Amino acid sequence: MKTYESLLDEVTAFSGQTRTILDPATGAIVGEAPIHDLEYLEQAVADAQAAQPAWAAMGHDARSAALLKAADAVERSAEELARILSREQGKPLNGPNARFEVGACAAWLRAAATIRLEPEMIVDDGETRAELHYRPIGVVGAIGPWNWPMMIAIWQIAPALRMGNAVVVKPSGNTPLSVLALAKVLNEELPEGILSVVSCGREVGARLTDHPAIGKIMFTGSTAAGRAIIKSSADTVKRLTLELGGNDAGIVLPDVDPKAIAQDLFWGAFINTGQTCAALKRLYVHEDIYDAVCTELTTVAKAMPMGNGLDENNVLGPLQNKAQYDVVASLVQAAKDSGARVLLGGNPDTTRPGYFYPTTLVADIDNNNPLVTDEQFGPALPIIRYRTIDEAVEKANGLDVGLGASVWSSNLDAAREVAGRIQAGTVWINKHGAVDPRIPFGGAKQSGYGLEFGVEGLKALGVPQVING
Ligand code: TXE
Repeated sequence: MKTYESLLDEVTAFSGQTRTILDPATGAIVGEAPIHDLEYLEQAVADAQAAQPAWAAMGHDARSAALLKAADAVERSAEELARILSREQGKPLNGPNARFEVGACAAWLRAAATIRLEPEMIVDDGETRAELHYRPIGVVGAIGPWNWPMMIAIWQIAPALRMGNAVVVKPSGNTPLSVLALAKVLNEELPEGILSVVSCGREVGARLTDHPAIGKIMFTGSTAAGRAIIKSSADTVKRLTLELGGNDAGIVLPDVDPKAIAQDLFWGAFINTGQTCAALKRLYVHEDIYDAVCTELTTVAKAMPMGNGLDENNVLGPLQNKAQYDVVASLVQAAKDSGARVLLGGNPDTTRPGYFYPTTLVADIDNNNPLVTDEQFGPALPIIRYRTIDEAVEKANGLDVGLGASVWSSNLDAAREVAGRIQAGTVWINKHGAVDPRIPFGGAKQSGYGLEFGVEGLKALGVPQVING
């Protein structure tokens, strides 16, 4: 049975160079993360190549059984994993945060294990018989961010393993301990070499993207890094799934009850203290109910405690790192400088340790303000007034990203009609960001391409092969 200390000891035991990981809530030391070098990465890829054929040969049923056992292992160590995640990432244990994230890891593993993917009969007319199968790719590289480090790693790992691939994971340098700990737990149930983590800097990690032995890169992160990966993977023509940044719009139609939707609007925007790819980042509200929505949202937001993640009362935490804190602070400053009206927050408290930025709501803001046009990725929501649906849709579609979006209305038909006009990979109705392991998820425009989750997500981790005859 692992304890918090023993799990942390296992992942920090390394004789080479290390990097000190600090708790973003307190500045205290969490542990020393290994800095793996290029040689380590090459060995991980070679081990993956060596182990993959036997894993593929086990077949779907045996691999699914191993993934179900891996889900059990995550549940056995859930509290220890949640504590490491909370200390390294900053997110509270409670609320839709660290414990929720570890629970999602088990849920996504189970879904990847149990979703059925049958060969498809494409033509069978007596003359021609053509069947579509999905074969393993080989070795998959998984590159992830720091906001949901465990859950996003599982989104990449689980379908890749299910489809018969081996995986080499490169976590964000900001949150390597969480991913190393998760892999330690998963590896209690997986054959050696099938899953490894290379805790390295960006330059060493970039080797995955042009490595001839890697057949596919699963990437979640910024659009800029996504572009770099497209370029560096070109020579080896890698398959790519790219889940890049977003700046999700929410459109509130005039027929809603502001009080009834305020809590869901809040969590749509502020889940993980706003550090979520598909969070609501621009809220468009019809002028008839604008003031009421602002008032109700402020009431809900005021009641949400922010602080150290290990304190069971908190549901909001710090920004994970100083760079992100500075982004949020400068975008809110730009909004204030423009004369926008701050409903809540807006003044960073510099007296406490940690990268805490107060929950901030900004009203009467111009649609061209940087707090609206740039991805804030933090606890600051701009609320924009609109008059007509056409105007709201045009503004929602006005950016070159389109990951998620939402429409809020008591009339589902009207909401669906508006949803169909929005350029985004997912449009939720009366909720925002509710991902589900059964339902495909991916971006439109420069939010990336390729689908994750569900049967489409499994297909994306296989090579389609037609057997004709
Ligand atoms: O992401 P990066 P960062 C956004 C968010 C945030 C910004 C920067 O707006 O402010 O991105 O965050 C690796 N080849 N999102 O710096 O740079 C890198 O080491 C290979 C949105 O964390 O995209 C890390 O492991 N790998 C996002 C991972 O890519 C490369 C979540 C992400 O780094 C690489 C997080 C390269 N050329 C941040 N360049 C979302 N959609 O959820 C970087 N990496």
